[in-house]
Amino acid sequence: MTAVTIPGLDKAPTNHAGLLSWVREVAELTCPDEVVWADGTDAEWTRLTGKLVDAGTFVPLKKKQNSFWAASDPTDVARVEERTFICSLDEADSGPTNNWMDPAEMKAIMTGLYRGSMRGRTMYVIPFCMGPLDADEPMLGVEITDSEYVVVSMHIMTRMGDKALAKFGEDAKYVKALHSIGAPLEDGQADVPWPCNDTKYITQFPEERMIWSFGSGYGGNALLGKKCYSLRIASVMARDEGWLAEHMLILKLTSPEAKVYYIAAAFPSACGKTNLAMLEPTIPGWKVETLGDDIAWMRFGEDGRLYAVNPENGFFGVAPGTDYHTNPNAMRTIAKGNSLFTNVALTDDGDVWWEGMGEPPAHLTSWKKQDWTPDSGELSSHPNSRYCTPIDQCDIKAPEWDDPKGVPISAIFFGGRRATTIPLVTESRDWQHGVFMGATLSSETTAAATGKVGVVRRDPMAMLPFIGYNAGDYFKHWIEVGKNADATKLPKIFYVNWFRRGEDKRFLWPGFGENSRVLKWAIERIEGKAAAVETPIGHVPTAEALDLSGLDAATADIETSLEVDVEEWKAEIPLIEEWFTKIGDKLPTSLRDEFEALKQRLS
Ligand code: SAT
Ligand code: MN
Repeated sequence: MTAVTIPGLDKAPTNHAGLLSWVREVAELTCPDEVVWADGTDAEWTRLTGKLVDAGTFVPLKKKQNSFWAASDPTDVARVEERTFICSLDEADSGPTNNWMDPAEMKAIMTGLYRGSMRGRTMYVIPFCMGPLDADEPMLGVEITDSEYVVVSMHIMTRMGDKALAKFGEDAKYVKALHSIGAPLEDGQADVPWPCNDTKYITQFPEERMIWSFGSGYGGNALLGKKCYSLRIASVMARDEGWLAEHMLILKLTSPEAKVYYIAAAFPSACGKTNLAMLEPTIPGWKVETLGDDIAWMRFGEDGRLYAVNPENGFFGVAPGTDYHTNPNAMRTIAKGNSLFTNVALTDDGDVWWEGMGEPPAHLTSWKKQDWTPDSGELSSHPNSRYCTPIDQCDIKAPEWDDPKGVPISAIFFGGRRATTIPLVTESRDWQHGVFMGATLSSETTAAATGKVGVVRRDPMAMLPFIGYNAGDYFKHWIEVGKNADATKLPKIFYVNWFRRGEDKRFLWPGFGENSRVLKWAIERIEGKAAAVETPIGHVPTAEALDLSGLDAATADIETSLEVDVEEWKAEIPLIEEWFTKIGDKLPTSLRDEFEALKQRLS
């Protein structure tokens, strides 16, 4: 058989035999015009952003240096959960919360889709590393993609290019991540600004540590280092190796006495993780610094404590609602430039705008690329529009954010968006009870995924769309992590809800910077200093136990936000029952025990 010649295929900057043969195999299948190895240099950024401007995908922003505006195809705007598959060898390892298909069957379908899918385009090979490059065992991956938008986004979101490739020893293990937008160009066919395909698949092959994505160019569907690798595949690695890969922000909290605490917090997509990660405390003397806003990998250190690392290198934050009041640190970070904005509105003077920024300008170009005025009667920006910006230029990044050792976690917060039932904050009785809280976490759906917004669904550990294996086994893993650890060194687990509403539907808790008051209470609980009431659902503060000094909110509202309403909780019981029934046989008995104990305490 004669090898096909594709320009660039022989220009590989590595001798890694496995990688070379995989790249050749993919190129021969997808038939690109050319193969380019991404090097991660500024020159590459300039070349590719220029190419994207020429293609009409990017508009350079006059008001933000080295930054670009993009509008996606209106059908390609969020993660596609119903098209996301965990193709484990055994269906039982995928479990009740994931879509499953036999891996051989899926490979046959997707191989058909990939055949010739890069025709007329460039195939980029992106070596990347999730987490610090100088880790003992750097967590490597290679994404093959036919999207320049993906390459430049990976420049921000990951450590990539030559510096990652340098970590590929002869038998280095890495995650294979194949991505095609699925929009081949025939000779002479004109391109569109956001090529994609109506048929979409986001597939994980957990045993092979492999990802195949087809048809979408947006967010977590296409930036495969993010949810696909760092959560779905990494959660399987973590199960096998005794650690945790979680959908959590990491923040550093310093008290007025200069004591340092690290907190990890899990919330579903678009529930304010980035805002909490960059919070500006309203209580004097407290300081927050950021280590990550979306994903935490937590491993036990030699001292028996749980240490967290953020695998990412950038923030991919929800734009609408972000402004100098809600998240000044995010605004300052993007103001420095070097950022990408997708599906927000473009101002006439070459800046970005979105809902939540205050008074709208008289005229904008909407994310649909239409003229927009305040009277248009529709949103200028898609609710899941995003900014993509480097962590390194965030003023309040903790200096240790890139430390391969990670940071020791004192508290884990689980949170959801619930109008009723769930108090502002509840401390779990112990680790197992905390796992029960996480396993039964619920939230109203948001725009981060396609589908109906505002429906309450169970979202265990905020990981529902991201658990790479059976959810029952995932709960068992969480329980075992606690059993194998020194209980005195484990983080304490809290359940928060910033989104509880009063009878007239207004929010009871002001949120944002005021959430520092809840962080302070949690830390004081850890220090054994703050009071709490033992309730059927866990330890809840009274309004007096929270530091409310200088808070401009009605005490009655705060009290209502803290209420444990037994009737509301009794209504929650059948919902938890339904959820546990769905989990089925693999539900750990310890969680069933926790549930029975909760019912007892409520009766
Ligand atoms: O599109 S992403 O999955 O990267 C963002 C999110 O849903 O949190
Ligand atoms: Mn997320």
